[in-house]
This record gives sequence, C-alpha cells and structure tokens, in this order.
Amino acid sequence: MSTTLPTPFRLTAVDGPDQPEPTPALEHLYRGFEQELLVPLWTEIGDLMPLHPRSRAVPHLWRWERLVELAARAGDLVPVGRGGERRAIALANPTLAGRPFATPTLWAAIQYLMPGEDAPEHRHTQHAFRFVVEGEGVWTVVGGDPVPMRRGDFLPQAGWNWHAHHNATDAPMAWIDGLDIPLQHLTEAQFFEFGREEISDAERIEPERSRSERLWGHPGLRPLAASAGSRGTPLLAYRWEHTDRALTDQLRLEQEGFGGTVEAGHAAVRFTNPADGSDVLPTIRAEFHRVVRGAETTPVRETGSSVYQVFDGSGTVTVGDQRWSVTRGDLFVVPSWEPFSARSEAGRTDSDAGHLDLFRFSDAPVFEALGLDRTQKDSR
Ligand code: GTQ
Ligand code: FE2
Repeated sequence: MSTTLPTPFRLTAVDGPDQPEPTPALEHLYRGFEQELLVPLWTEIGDLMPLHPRSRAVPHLWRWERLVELAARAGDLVPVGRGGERRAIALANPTLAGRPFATPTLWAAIQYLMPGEDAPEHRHTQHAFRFVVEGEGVWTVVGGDPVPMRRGDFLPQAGWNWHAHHNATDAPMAWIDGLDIPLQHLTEAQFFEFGREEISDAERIEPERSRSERLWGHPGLRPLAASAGSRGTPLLAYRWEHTDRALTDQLRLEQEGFGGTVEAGHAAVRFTNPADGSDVLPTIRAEFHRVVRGAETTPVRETGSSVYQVFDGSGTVTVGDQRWSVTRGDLFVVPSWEPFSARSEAGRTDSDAGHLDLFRFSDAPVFEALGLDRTQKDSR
C-alpha cells in the first residue's frame, strides 16, 4: 500500500545571477525534486552558507523592575514543587518563535522563592549557574553542599549534579539562572532525574561558606587531596568581594600607569575553574566588566551569543542598531556577530560609585571547542 504524504515544502524558481531560467521544464524538474524530497543547493545557498553570521535572534532588553514585579506575582499564584520543579520565568527572544530561549543557545530566567519555600531536588545534563543582583537568604544545595547566595555572587553548577534550593529567611528572593537549555535541546542528548522530595535536616543548615569554597576557594592554592572532577568547576561560589576587589585593583593599576585593564577605563575578569583555569562550565563562559564613568568600550563583534545583566551603575549600551539606557538589573542579549559597546553615564537615580558594572555570560566555550570563534574589534 502506498500512502501519499503532502509535500512538506515547495520549490520555487529563484531570481538571481547564475539561477536557471524559469521554464516549464524547470518547473517540472522542481516538482520531481519535491516528490523525491530533494532540495538543490542553488536555491538555498544564501541562507545555508551566508557570507557572515546572520542570527535568528535579535538584540533585546528586559527591564529588571518589570521582571521582579511579575515574578513576585507568580510567587503568590504559582506553587513550586514536583512537575514544574522551579518558579523560573525565561527571557524569550522575540524572533525565536515563542520558545523560552534568550538566544539560540542560551537560557536566561528569573527565579523566585518565597519565604521558607524549597525547590525540590533534581539533576540534569544541562549546565547551569545562578547570579544574584539583589537580596540574599537562599541556599542552593548542590550534591549535599549548602551554598549561600548573596548579591554579586556567581554560583556555577555543572550538569548532572543533584541540586535543590532552600529559602531559609522570611523574605522572598529573586535571582537569575543561566543554562545551556537551547543548545542541549538541539543536541537531543539531554537526561533528567527527579531527586528526593525533601532535603535532609543535615542539608537544611545555613553555613556562611560552602564546603566547596573551603576546599577550592583559596587563590592559587590547589588542595592536594581533592579531585576536581571531569566537568566544570569544583568551586560552587565566586564571591562578590573577590570579583569587586579584582576589578578595583585593575583600575588602580591603570591609574598608577601599570596597565592591568583591557582598555582605558575598562576592567574585566573571567570566572574560571581553579583546577585548570578553563571556563567554569563546558558550554558557558562567565565574565564581569566594569566601565568607569565617562568611558566607552570599543565596539566588538564576536561569533556566539551573550546575555548581560547590569549589576550596578547606569549607562548606554549599543547592540547592533539598538541603543538603550540601562540601569541596575536590566538584562539584554547580544546575538552572534552584532557589534556591542557600553558607555558608563550618570543615570536618573544614582547612588553608585560611578561605574557601570556588567555581568556577562556567553556560549564561547562551544565556539572555541568547534573552532568557530571569531572576533572583530572596533567594528564601527
Ligand atoms: O534552578 O534547577 O531556570 O533546572 C531552569 C531549569 C532553573 C534550577 C532554571 C532548572 C533550574
Ligand atoms: Fe535544575
């Protein structure tokens, strides 16, 4: 028995140099291609093999004020528990077909936990991190190790680690999650397991520092007895005091005439694996940038995409043909090969030190591993 499937696509003659003349014979050839599910390269090449990257995603900005407002409302209306697993609300790039994807490879979400609430334990192949722009009081329990989360902290967590979150205070807390969900979705290699309903009383403690920090959190000192594991960083928290001090020192060195910054008025650090200096996660790079009041970064375009969150200060950021005034907490995306620059300026509500502080994460490790990384500086 033969079934006739509807043709899933329709080939039309394309106008252009080196395209065949649209004759009835060509039409007949194209109908034959359709029937046999064949597509010739010559009608598709511009889209499949472009001269330079053309992202399906667009530059876009989300205001923190609105995200927190809506997340708080979700806190009142939506329980957190088995099934949904997390009260996480993802940024959806407007041209990615309504999928909860900030870029074609990166997930970025605001997560919200009410006083006393627990997000249940699970694990998955997706690599993840948390970054805190305001508040404190949640402990993320990774492999039984309770890790406190506070403003400015960066908390990576490589795939397949058990994790739960626990709000130990009487105030709600919001933070952002970054994961490689869209990338792993494309790979069709994801796994997920539900853990215990409740974390144990021994894990429901609230230490100032995680065990991972006590072992791995001393600069330049590798513990001899510990194995770092094979995927991602063994250090589960990168504390704001260290990041802040590193950036402050870079700017002071510049002032003293010893260099130290990536360019005038622009200090930057990458969060790395203390065991080998590699990126914190196999698929995600994380950085922190500080731009001095009045300074502007050189426009750069890179393959791969990034998500930024304004940690402090205010200024103007330019992504491709978009320009926004930004302030604390605002999130925006830089799609592949879109020029990016940031300028630090006084904002409407200024109480900060006059710097524009930017947290950034990207898919750069994937592009480097595949030999697809390319950077163009001063891409004005
Ligand atoms: O906190 O474990 O935003 O598994 C998306 C998936 C957060 C989490 C997200 C997750 C988590
Ligand atoms: Fe998770």
